[in-house]
Amino acid sequence: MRFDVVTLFPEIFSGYLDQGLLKKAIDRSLVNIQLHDLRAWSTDKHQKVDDRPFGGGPGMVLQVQPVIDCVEHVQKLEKTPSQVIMLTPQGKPLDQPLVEQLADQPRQILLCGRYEGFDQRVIDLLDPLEISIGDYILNGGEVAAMVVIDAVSRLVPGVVGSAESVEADSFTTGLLDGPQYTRPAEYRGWSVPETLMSGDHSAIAQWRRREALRRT
Ligand code: 6GU
Repeated sequence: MRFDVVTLFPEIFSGYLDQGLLKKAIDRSLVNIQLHDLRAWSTDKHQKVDDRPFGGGPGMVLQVQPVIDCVEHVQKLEKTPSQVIMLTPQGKPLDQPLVEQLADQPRQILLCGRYEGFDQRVIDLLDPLEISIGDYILNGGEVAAMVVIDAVSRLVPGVVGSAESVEADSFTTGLLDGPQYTRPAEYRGWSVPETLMSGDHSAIAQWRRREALRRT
């Protein structure tokens, strides 16, 4: 699975990608993430990539030229056909079925917006799939892009240790996970439910299913 991320802040991603399951997935070449600094595509002597909106109004708009030049360059880096995704609060809400759809494709180009958004002609020319991660406004699409990468990568075979944990995922089974406990068996008078300590596998399965149903 390949992700090309177009952003004004590539450094935002490094800490996150350098840890945990994603780092392992990258080290094992299961996931390939390439960061592209949009500012490198500015033709302005001050490396500007935004300008004031025509018609007036607050904030700045990302200009069409640097974005299109960058995306066209990125598309040519690989033969694998890519889907262009734009992270924006106006987008389609991200949910597990959409994550599964994205995981079916070999390559995604993720465009992270900042400021008041992209010049509309970026959308007209690239016809991206616009995705939002929820009903609130973020300062930019970078955190949303990380959410997409994280959720989609989990579905790449081999990224998560056991296929079981992906299949048992709350959203995949349609049930939320029940409560989990680990040692110690008692803490400040709070004990682990007897059934979980009983060693009776069918009773444990029954208990877990009942708890999952209750939570859902
Ligand atoms: Cl994808 N971008 C921004 N800027 N805000 C958001 C969002 C994305 N999803 C929810 N809020």
